[in-house]
Amino acid sequence: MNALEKPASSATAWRGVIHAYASYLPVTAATPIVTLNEGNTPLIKVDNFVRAIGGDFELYLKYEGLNPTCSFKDRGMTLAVSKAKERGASAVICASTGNTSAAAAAYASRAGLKCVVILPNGKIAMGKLAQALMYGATTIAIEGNFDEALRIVRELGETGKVEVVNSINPDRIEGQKTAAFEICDVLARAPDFHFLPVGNAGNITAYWKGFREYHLVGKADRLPRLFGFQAAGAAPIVDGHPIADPQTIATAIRIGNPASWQSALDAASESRGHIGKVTDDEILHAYRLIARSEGVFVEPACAAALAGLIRCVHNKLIPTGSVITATMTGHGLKDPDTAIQSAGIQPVVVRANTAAVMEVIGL
Ligand code: AN7
Repeated sequence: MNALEKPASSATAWRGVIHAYASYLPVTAATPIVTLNEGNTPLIKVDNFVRAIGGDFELYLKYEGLNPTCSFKDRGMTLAVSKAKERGASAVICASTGNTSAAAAAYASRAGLKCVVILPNGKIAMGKLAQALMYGATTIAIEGNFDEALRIVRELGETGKVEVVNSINPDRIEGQKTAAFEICDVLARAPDFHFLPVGNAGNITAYWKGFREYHLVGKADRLPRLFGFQAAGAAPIVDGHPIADPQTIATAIRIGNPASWQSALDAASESRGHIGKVTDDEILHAYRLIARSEGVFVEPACAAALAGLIRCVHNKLIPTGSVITATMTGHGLKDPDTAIQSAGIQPVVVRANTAAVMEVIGL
């Protein structure tokens, strides 16, 4: 065996975020752990991107697209579904812009629970719809947006017949905070700044909780400033009022009345951070740039965080030498339609012969 190789043994194999961080989570020996070995996602240093945007700092992407259902939602869902099972639930339900439904459907299948997902019809990315259907969830597409779907889910939750696994369920936030732990474990410090996209605002709430808890037990040397970004057409927190008809190409964060609104504001103010908004053009620019400069393909919502960072660089808000992390919340393949439409290039179709190919390459 080559010296660089390390065999996977049962002692070192990753068994998911509940096993990794049980002492920080509301679980006991009696909790049936429903896991797909989520978490332990790469923290990728992206120097080319930093150079391209004119920055002079270290930037690491927490690439959550490499979770089992290809988004950060798996962290919260392993805990929410485990706790639902512990409580004896038979069905879980969620409203979703796509990723929560993919995760809920997968973990419910794993747990042997029924799953119902309520989606805004026509406004979820194709990969996410494929996931809900493949995992076998009862998939209901309402003629309305995410906020209306969540209202229906809240009402159904009050019947006591279904377990709601949206981030209004505190177990979701608990599970998601493990991403902050992993960042500190890998860097052996906390970052100076953490950037992330904001939709329903559960994740910024979870990160702030995670960073604070790790700081409190001495596992993180500092508290990062949290910088969250909404899409300009769906920026209720920035605009200061709910948006009745939110619009953005980043369908994951097409949310007009976030459930964790207040705790997002708290995270920003307590951390001396900021919640801002970026346009769809800025999102698409950052979306292409991170793919072209680093080979990191993310879904458009993630690019809101990068577009926000670009703004901060232009506004000279980032001190030289800062250590910055940013969550890339979902995989680029979730939304192939947006990728193909905005890549700016098309396949070149030629006759099946070498000369024709050489002509295109310019050889
Ligand atoms: C890729 O799946 O709300 O601020 O229903 O899928 O915690 O809501 C997704 C949100 C960012 C925003 N990036 O996180 C859902 C849903 C991606 C997302 C967010 C979402 P929150």
